[in-house]
Amino acid sequence: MLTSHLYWFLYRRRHKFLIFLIIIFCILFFFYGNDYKVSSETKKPLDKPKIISNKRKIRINRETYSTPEPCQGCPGENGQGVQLTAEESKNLDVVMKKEFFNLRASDKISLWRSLPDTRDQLCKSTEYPKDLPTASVVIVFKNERWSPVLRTVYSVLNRSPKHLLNEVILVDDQSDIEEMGQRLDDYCEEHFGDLVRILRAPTRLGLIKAKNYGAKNATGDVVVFLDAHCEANAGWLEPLLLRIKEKRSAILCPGIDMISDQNMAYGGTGDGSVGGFWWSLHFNWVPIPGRIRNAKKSRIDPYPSPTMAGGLLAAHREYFFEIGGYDDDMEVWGGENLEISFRVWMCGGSLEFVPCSRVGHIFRPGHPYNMTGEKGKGDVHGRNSMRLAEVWMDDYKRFYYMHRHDLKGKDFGDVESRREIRKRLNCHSFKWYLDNVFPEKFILDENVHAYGEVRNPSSSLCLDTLGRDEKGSISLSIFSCQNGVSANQYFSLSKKDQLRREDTCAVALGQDSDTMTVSLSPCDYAGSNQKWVHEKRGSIVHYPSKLCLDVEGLSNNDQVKLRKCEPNKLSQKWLFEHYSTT
Ligand code: LR7
Ligand code: MN
Repeated sequence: MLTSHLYWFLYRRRHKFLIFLIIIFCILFFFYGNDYKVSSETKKPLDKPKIISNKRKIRINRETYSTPEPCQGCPGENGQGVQLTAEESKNLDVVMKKEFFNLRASDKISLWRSLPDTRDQLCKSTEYPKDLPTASVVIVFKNERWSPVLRTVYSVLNRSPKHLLNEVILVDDQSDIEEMGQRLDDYCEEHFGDLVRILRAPTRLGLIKAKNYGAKNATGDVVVFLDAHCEANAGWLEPLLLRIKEKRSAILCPGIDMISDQNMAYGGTGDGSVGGFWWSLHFNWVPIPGRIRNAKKSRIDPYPSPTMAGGLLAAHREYFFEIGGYDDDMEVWGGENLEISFRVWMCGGSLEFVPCSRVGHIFRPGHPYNMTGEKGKGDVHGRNSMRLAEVWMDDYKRFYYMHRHDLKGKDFGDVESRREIRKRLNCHSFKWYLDNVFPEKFILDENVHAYGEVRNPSSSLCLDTLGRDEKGSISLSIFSCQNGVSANQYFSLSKKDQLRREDTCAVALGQDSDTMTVSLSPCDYAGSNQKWVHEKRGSIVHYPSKLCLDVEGLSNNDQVKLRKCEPNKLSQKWLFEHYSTT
């Protein structure tokens, strides 16, 4: 009875009802039908206010694009960090463990956000010529998430002069994230047209081969690589292109700003450093050497750096391949940054930092993808570094194997084609690189009185770092001697009379005039406190205090002591593994 009435009612007013349905549909579509309607993290629809990017549909195409207005009052604008509500912070640790950055904070920020301009004032007033080489930006990604990837893309498109940007190439290295498949294709097609191209890797390439793959498909004069969680800042592209126009063989890195993994705050970092390396073939930052600082004509000039971090760089595309691109037999992650650094310097080019170009990067404490390669298994960095040491480092590879005794004699694949590059380009030796490009680098067994294990023969205890992270200050300790196989027990007594490691020098600590402890601190900062005197099989005397290194009463893992010198005391006798004759 009731249903037949209802049917009759609807039948008579079917037109009005249809219009009513259409209106409801339009309203729903307006609120939920936009691009960014689901959280990339949960795949569940989110309450509308949480996704700011919903409201903003930015279409960019080659002819018409211009920088959109910032999203007024939206989270994260002007590079601010994002505060999550208690509700949004629930189980955040699960997200952090998986992604290694705060995806929820990122998802709250507009895909296009304003940033503080972190350039030097001088950069802002520099005029760049119109006719610069064109660029292709190559961004490789494996299991990266929607909002940081698209924010990278938008930042590039909106902050690059359109006549200089040929394209953005996204190389998907077989990501397992659903939203980065068809949905990304559709989104890019709709919003960017042919400005953004997506290449799907046929197999898992690893970032090194993926970068080669992207660059081979690029059409610009210059290839610019970025990680998939960056934000290019104001005027970032022109200074890179200008320098390549001046010098085709310069490989250039922008200044790298920090995007916080905790709350996505964007912060400038200044230009106090250049790239260095540890002999274990990991990258590090070192203070700009005085010779480089003094050679700068202006504080915004590009300046040389011995190495680069790896992810963010611009190179003339043809030149990049002339000097060998990246090593296509390196797997997944690691080593390629030092390899290209040594190579470009040794083969006649240069590596330079460009202070006027600023790009932010999210520094993550881990990787959202597996680090296992087919050949390097769980140690891809180890195998990749072996390849670079074998091709580029000549005898100095001994220091790498000192850190990695376990790799001696292990298979590192075929490096013939890489060695041929070195021959074809008639490249310099690694010694030339150390002497000319990085004379500050301490060479553990050159210009030293003695080096190697430092043993107290009566106890068979040796000086040891205990494997502590040597970036800051650590205590100088002792441990049973490992007969020269532990890099933690390798010390040098330099011709400057420093008792030292690669970057740190032994200094005495404490007020007591009879006993002091010893720590390893950055070299040169403490002046004469770093001076030590030693004779073979004799004492090691801390020169300013006239106290002697002593192991009396100490055992494994203790910090070594300085005590009053006693000429015949066995616990004060020391023997280095090697003494130099020169
Ligand atoms: O198998 C993979 N396939 C990929 O496509 C593994 C990674 N990738 C992608 C990944 O999604 C990302 O977009 O490659 C890019 C770099 O990987 P990250 O971001 O996990 O690397 P990272 O930032 O920890 O590593 C730095 O060192 C690497 C060594 O191989 C690369 O050179 C990275 O590009 C490099 N990143 C930077 O230098 C950014 C600035 C850091 C500073 C200072
Ligand atoms: Mn990265």
